[in-house]
Amino acid sequence: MSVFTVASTSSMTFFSSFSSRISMSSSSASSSSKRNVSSSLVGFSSSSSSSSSRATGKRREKRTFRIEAMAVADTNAEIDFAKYVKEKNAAIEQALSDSVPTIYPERLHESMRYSLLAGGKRIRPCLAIAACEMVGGAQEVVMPTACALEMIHTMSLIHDDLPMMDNDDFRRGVPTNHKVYGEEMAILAGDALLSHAFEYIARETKGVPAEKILRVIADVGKCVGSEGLVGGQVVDIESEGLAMEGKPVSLETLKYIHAHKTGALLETAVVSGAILGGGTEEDIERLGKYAYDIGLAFQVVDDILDCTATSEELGKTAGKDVAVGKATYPSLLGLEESQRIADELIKSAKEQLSVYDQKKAAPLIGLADYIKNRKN
Ligand code: GRG
Repeated sequence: MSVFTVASTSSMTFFSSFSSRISMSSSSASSSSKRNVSSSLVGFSSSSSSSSSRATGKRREKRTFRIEAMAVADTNAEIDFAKYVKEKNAAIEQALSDSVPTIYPERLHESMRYSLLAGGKRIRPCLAIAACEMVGGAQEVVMPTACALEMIHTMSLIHDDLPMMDNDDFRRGVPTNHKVYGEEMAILAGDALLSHAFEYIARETKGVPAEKILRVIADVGKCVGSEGLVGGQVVDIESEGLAMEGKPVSLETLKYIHAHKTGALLETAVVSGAILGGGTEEDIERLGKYAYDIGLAFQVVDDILDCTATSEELGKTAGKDVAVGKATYPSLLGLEESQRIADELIKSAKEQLSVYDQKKAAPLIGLADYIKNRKN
C-alpha cells in the first residue's frame, strides 16, 4: 500500500491510483471529519493554496488528502492502464513545463505557466499519445501536438473563467488566472497560449512528413474556431439567454454545444495522434468515431458531475449549471437517462476499437472507461 499526502486546493496530477480509498481530512481542523471515497480511478492534488471563493462565499481551508492507493486493482487491465497513464503523465508534465519557459516579459509567461501547469487531468494529451501509439507511432512524434492541445484547452478555460464569461474564481483547485494576474493579463496569456500552440506544433514536430503536420495544424485550427470550440461557446451563451426568456433549449442544440465546446478538441486529440502515428485513413476514421462518442460522453458526465459532485471534488465551482439555469443532459432528460446515454456512448466508442489488437487498444479502452467513471 502506498500513501500520498496531497492538498485539495491545488493542481491535480491525476490518475494517481486505482481502486483507491481516499481519506480526506482538514489539516486546519484537527482532521475530525474524514470521508472515504472509492473509485476505480481517481485524481489527486499535489500542492496547496488557500484563498477565498466569491462563488461559494467561503474561505477555502488548506486541506490534506491522504490517498491510500491499494496495491489491488479490479483487473489486470486496470493495473496496466493506471501504470500507462502514470508514466505518460510524468512525461506530459515535463514536456508542458519545457514548452513555456519563463522568459521576458516574465509576468506574461508566469501567467501562462500558472494555468498550464496547474494540473488538470491531461486527458487530451493522453488521448493523443494513446492514439499515436496504438497505430504504431512513438510518443515523441505526438508530444508537441499533445502539449499544444493542452495549451489550447488551458486558454479556453482561462477565457471561460473571465467575469464576462462564466465568472469563476476557482479552476483546477486554485484561484483562476484573472484572480491572480488580473483580467488584462488573463486575456493576453490565453491569446499567447493559443498562438504558441500552433507555433509549437509546426516548429517542434519532428520525424513526420510535412503534409501530415500541415493536416494536423489545419484540423486543430478548425476544431478551435467558429466551427469548433468558439462556435460551441457562442451557441452556449445564446442558449443561456434564450433559457432566461423561458425558451427551452432543445436536445439537438445541447448536443451541438457539447460536440463543439468539448467534443471537438477531444476528437482532434485522438485524430491528430492517429495521423502523426502513421495510421491509415481507415484508422483515422474509426478513431474519429471513437473520439466523437467519448467526447460527447465526457460532457454528459460533466453535466452529471456538476449536479452530483462537490466543488472540492471538482476543483471548480459545482452546481453552476443549475444556478444559472443552463440546459444540461440531467436537466433535459434526468440523471438516470443521462447516465444511460453516457454508458451507451462509451460502449459504442469501445466497439470502434474491437478490430484492433486489444493489448494495443487497452489505453484507449481504459481512457473511455475512465471518462465514464471519472469523479472530477
Ligand atoms: C478557444 C479561441 C478560443 C476561445 C475560448 C471560452 C471559450 C472560447 C470556450 C469555452 C470552452 C470550455 C470551457 C469548454 C468546457 C470544456 C470542459 C468540459 C472542460 C473541463 O475539461 P477537463 O475536465 O478539465 O478535462 P481539466 O482541468 O482536468 O483539464
